[in-house]
This record gives sequence, structure tokens and C-alpha cells, in this order.
Amino acid sequence: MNGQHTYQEITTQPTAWEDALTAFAGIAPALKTSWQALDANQVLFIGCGSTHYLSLAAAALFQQTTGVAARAVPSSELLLFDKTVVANPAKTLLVAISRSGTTTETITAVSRFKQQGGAAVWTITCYPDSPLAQLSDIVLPTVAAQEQSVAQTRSFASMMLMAQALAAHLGGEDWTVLHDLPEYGRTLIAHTNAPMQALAQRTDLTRFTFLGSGPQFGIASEAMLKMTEMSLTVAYTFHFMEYRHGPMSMANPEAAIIGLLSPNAAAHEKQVLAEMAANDAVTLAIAPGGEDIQLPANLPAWAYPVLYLPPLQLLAYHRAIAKGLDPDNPRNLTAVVYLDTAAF
Ligand code: F1P
Repeated sequence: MNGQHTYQEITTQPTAWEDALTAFAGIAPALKTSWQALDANQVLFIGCGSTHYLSLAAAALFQQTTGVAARAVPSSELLLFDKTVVANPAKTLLVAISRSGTTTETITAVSRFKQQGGAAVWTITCYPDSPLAQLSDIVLPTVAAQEQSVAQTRSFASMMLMAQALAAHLGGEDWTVLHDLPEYGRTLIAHTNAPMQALAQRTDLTRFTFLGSGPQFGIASEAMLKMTEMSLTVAYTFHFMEYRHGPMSMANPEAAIIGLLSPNAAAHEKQVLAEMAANDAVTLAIAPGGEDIQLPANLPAWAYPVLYLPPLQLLAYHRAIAKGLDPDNPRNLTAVVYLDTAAF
């Protein structure tokens, strides 16, 4: 049956989330001590594909909670344009995110950063014995999230949750609030599977646009990549307020516009969706405390990013199945991209 690994990995992911939080609890004290000793003035998050998009969300959260400048770039940017992304390696913490821990661009970028005197390298990965982990000063492991499917689902969510715990903890917040999320995840999967299948099966919808801002932009980007990888459907990502500046020319009855509403800018974000619905686009809001897909209300902002993922992953999965495709083996893709390191 098509997509059996993907479906199983999406629907069981809250258990992997619990494993990630258990692992985090074991290393939380050392992380705080190492962070304080580093005295970094920049934190750079890197990854490739899905894990680049994870890095975008992680960097936004990290700066928001710690007040330290944080940004995210694809591993290839650090590799090929290092002077555009790192001002002072000796004051920079590099956080590498990689499901496999074997992606050539990420490993090579980390090695180069260390050669340049980078202050420290921390890695979030599903494989704590991987080559990337061996290059790192600290590893944040999400072992239970290892998966068979090429498309990242529970691995992404578990690594995202690890990044959320890291941002909260180093920002002086009570990260243990996150222990409530696996149960919220189970409820979301149970409640959204059928409506996401119905939306995915709408053959009148030919394009999917995902809108997100702040930490949600990285999650919206991952939703776009899942829809692209798994179902070969045209998908776009924009910051909410950017959609009016050109892309909304595509808002019409063939367009599905999925808004990842934030805890703190929802009024502005809802207005964008309302304008697109007025152009006869099909809109759907995933929102803390309300709208079409309801997330729990009153959580701290840094708790939300992982919660948007289950419905968005289910949407992409069901779209692939509706098109007779196998999301376990997306066309042209392999689980890891290996390149000739001699080329760099
Ligand atoms: C990075 C990556 C994935 C992508 C595909 C190919 O892998 O680009 O993000 O979805 O599976 O590899 P990793 O460094 O996170 O293992």
C-alpha cells in the first residue's frame, strides 16, 4: 500500500515527541552551563531542505527567547558564502540540524566553521552516532524519530520540539510546559485526519499556498516542501503580509490558502485570509484558540511551532494518496543528498 511508512510515522509521532523531551531533560543542565560559558553574540542555524526550514523556525524562536542575534541559512550558504553569514566565528554558536547526520553540505560546512575557529557546534539529529554528531560539541538526539519514509515527518517534528525546548530553556523559560504537547498532538491527529483528507481530495484545487510569519514561516515552508515532495503539487510559501504584494494575483477558486496564524499577530493574518476568500480562494486557518483547525489556547508563543505540523503533514500525505503516488518514495528524491566533498 502506498505511503504506509509515512502514515504510520505521522500518526505515531507524539510518542517520538515524548522521547525527544526525555532526552532534552537529560542534557538541559549541561546546555545551560555551556551556553553561559560560550558568551556567543550570534547563533547560526543550518540545515538542508526540511532541516533548513526547521532552522528558520528555530532561529526565530531562539532570538525571541534569548535576545541573542540568531539567523538560519541553508548549509550550502555557510559552505560557499561564509563571509555573508558569519561575522565573527569565535563568537558564533553553530547549530546544525540534520535527520541523518550524514548530509555532505552540512558536514562540510561544520568542518569549515571549526577550521575557521568557530566557538562551538551543537547538533540536533536523529542519529547521535553519525559523522555530523561526531564533529559536534553537544548533540541533542531524537532517536525515536528515526523513520523509513524519505519525506521527513516525525523526525522533523521531534527535532523541531527539541529546538523549541532549547530556545525556551536558554531563554530562561519553563520548557517543561512542552510535556503537554504530545497529548495535544494525539488530539490534533484524531481531529484533523478526516478534514485534511477531504481537502486533499479536492481536485478543483490545483495550487496550495502556505502563509506563516515569525517562527511559523519555517513551518509553512516545510508544509510547502511536504506538499511538493509527497504529492508533486504546485505549492508556495509566503510571509502573511507579503501575500498582498504580488502573489495574491493567484488567489482564485483553484487556490487553497492555508494560514498558520500566530499567537500575537492573528488579527492582521486573519485579514489577509479574509481578502483572499473574497477572491474566491479556498482558505483554511490553523490558529491558537480558534478558526478552522484549533490549536490549544494560552500556550507560550515558543510552544506552538510543532503543533501546526500534524494537519499539514496529513494534508500532503492524503494529497499524494489521492493522486496515486507513494509518499514513502517521492519522485527523484533520496533520504540523504551525498556530494563529492573534493568539490568544496
Ligand atoms: C536533508 C534533506 C532532507 C530532504 C531529503 C534530502 O537531510 O535535504 O531535508 O527532505 O530527504 O535530505 P538531513 O540532513 O536532514 O538528513
